[in-house]
Order: sequence, then structure tokens, then C-alpha cells
Amino acid sequence: MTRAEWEEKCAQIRAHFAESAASADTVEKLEEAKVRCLGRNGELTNLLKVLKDFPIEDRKQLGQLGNVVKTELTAIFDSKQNTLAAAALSLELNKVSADLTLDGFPFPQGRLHPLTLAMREMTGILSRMGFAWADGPHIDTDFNNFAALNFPENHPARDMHDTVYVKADGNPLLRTHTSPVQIRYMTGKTPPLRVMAPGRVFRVDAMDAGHSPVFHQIEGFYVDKNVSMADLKATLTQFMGALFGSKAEVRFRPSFFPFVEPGTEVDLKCVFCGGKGQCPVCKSTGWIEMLGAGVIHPNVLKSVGIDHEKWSGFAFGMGAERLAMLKFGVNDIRAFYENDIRVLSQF
Ligand code: 2NL
Repeated sequence: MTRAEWEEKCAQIRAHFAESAASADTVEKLEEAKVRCLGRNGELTNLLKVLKDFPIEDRKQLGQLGNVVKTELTAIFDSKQNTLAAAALSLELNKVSADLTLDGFPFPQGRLHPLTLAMREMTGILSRMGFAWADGPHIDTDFNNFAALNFPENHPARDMHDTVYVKADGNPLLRTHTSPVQIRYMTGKTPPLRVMAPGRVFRVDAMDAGHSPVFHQIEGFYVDKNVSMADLKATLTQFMGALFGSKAEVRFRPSFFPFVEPGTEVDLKCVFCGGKGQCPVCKSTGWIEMLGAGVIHPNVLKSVGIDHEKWSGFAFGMGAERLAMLKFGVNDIRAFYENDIRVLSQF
């Protein structure tokens, strides 16, 4: 073989491979073309083998040429292989009728109950104001629930028609408010004391849109030197502002609870009609009753062993459901207990 013949043959192999690669329509056909040309017994491989019979100068130059062609052919092979793989993938994807760009399949997600959310928000505000969390039993004594709180012997709340009694020694009852937690907490302690008592309470009541025999209360109290009605007003105004926004307006109105003197009811300017008194939520009064409060009655301090000449305090109580209903615009208390997912998933 002459040098010219070698070069001619090399060009032919190159052209032939380029052609086979171009016309290959499957990865298999492309692979075959590669083996035919570059395999152990391939055309280019064999052509390079015969170089050993050429003079040293030719061998060097032709060897270089052969290697350039080899690199070129490998590049042609790689590029064609990528093209075929992409085509094969898109063919495969076209067979699938699903729209792969659609969102994933939704699955039900758990969340906190609206009452829990409301309770957490209220206790969170109180906690940042320095009230410590106190807890107590659902079943308590007449003393902790009534007597210590200055309820007279014949008060209607003590009636079987209003309070659930438990048939057991000592005539225990289901607490009708969370005040007994505070009585337990104060007993034997020395002020200053600043505590909140959130929890479940029980009353003999028929279930309707506004009542439930089981509901939740958050109470709080502060006992220290010189605590007055002014501290009560400032604290509860601040609390309502944190809960309903700094523009929330409140008013304090005289009221009666056996365990405070004086007692007050705290109203919020109706957030639905803006205080105009034109909506059913505020019953056309422009104000919504939010909570009860007052300066702790000296008899209550006496019953827990705190010297009422030295110390004074204020206390307040609110229904958690009532506040949650206003906050979330729920108009039926039963929505909190029926656990209808369609309702609960809105919060
Ligand atoms: C209401 C009224 C109130 C209190 C709760 C209280 C507790 C102790 C001593 C004195 Cl230990 N007072 N709590 C005071 C005034 C009102 O709640 O209507 N709540 C829903």
C-alpha cells in the first residue's frame, strides 16, 4: 500500500462512517457502525495496524492523521447518540397521556382547631403581659368553686339546675368557671401574683347557637400592693387592642359578680357595624359584651389567707368560644364541637 492509497482509504472510511451515522435511526444501528469502523477488528483500527510497514517518517504523519480522524469519528458518534437518546425519550413521553406539568395530588393536611388557635392567641398575649399559666382539676369542691368566691349559701348558680354535681363523698362538682384554679393558686402564697387560668368549664345548659354545657374560659388575676381599677382598665384595654387591633375601642360598664367589688363588664365597639348599631351581632347597640372583671372582693382574699388591708387585686374572666366566634365570624357555637371538616379546614 502506498502512502496515497492509505490516505485515500482513510478518507473513505471517514466518509462512510459519517454517512452510516447520519442514516442510523436507532442506537443499535449507530453502535454497529461504530464497531465496524472503530472496533477491535474495525476498518480504521486495521488501517492503523498496517502503518507498521511504512517508513518511520510516513508512519508518524499518517499515524497523526489517523488519530485526528478517530477523534472526529468518536465526536460524530457521541453527538448522534445524544440526538437518538433525546428522540427516544420524547417518543416515550408522547406515549404517556398524563399531563406531567399538573400539580401533585392533594392530600389532607392537619391543622389546629379554631378554638385552640383562639386560646393560644389569648394566652399568648397574657403571657407576654407577665401572666403565668395555672391549671387545675375539672372536678372540684363547692368551697373552691363557690364558697371561697363569696357566693351566698342560696345563690342560684349553686342549684342542681345550673351546676353538675358528682355523686361522691364531699359533694364535688364540675367547675362552672376557672376561678377555682385561681383560688387554689392563691392559697398559701404571698403576693405579688399574676396568673391566668385557661380551661374547660361545665354548666347545666341546653345546646343552642349561643350555649353549650361544656365550654372554655380564660380567667386571670393580679394581686400586689395598690392594685386598683386603673390597673384593670389599662391591662384589659391593652389586651383587647392586642386581640382586635390597636384601633379597637372598649368601654367599661358597672356590673355585678359576687367575687368582685366593684365589678365591670368590658364591651368592644362593634367590629361589624363600626359601632353604628345597625347589625344583629351587637343587637343594634353598637357594642359587644366581651368579658367580666372587677377588683377582687376582700372576702375572696380572706378565704385564701391574703391580708386584704395590705394587698389588693383585679380579676377578669372571658368565654373563649365567644371571643373565637367574634374573631373568626362564626355565628353558631356548635360549629366548634361538630368537627365538620368543611368548617374546620377554613381556619
Ligand atoms: C364572666 C365574668 C369574671 C372573675 C371572673 C375572679 C376570680 C377570682 C377572684 C375574683 Cl379568683 N374574680 N374572676 C372576676 C370577674 C368576672 O368573669 O362573665 N366571665 C365569662
